Amino acid sequence: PPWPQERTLVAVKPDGVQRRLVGTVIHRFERRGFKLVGMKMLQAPESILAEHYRDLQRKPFYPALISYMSSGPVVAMVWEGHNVVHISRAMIGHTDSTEAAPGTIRGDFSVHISRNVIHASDSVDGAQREIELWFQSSELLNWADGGHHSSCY
Ligand code: DGI
Repeated sequence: PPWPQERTLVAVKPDGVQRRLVGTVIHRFERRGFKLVGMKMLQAPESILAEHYRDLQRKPFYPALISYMSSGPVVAMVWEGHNVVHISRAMIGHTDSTEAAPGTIRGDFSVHISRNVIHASDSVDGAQREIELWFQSSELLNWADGGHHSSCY
């Protein structure tokens, strides 16, 4: 497309994986028109989680957050598209599930802030930092639509 592209880090958290919501999340991002350029399932190491949530280290819920994020595998993805950082945040909904609007991922699938199913970067700078933290550059693919997507017709 002629308009500028952007990338963001999205992760289905352990509760989302356990509740079989990976496909739903991918479906929503594909439907919106974003392009998947990297994806892996992993048991997140504490080193990545500590860096990922470094700004929250002094919060009272931090130990519980790290233990939750370590409680099972996560599915980390990099999505590309126009304004993908901002739009992803709108798609996942408010951090606190109580405030998350119906139609958002958290608003449809979560009732509590401590089990809120999904992560998405909250700024363009944050997205770049998080993508570099979770992925090697060789794990990100620059693939062409090759005419098999409606936006190319
Ligand atoms: O970017 P977000 O995930 O929407 O929100 P964030 O970066 O402020 O916080 C990261 C995660 O930490 C959030 O998804 C859930 C957890 N968290 C944030 N605030 C609270 C919290 N967990 C509990 N239990 N209580 C909180 O106040």
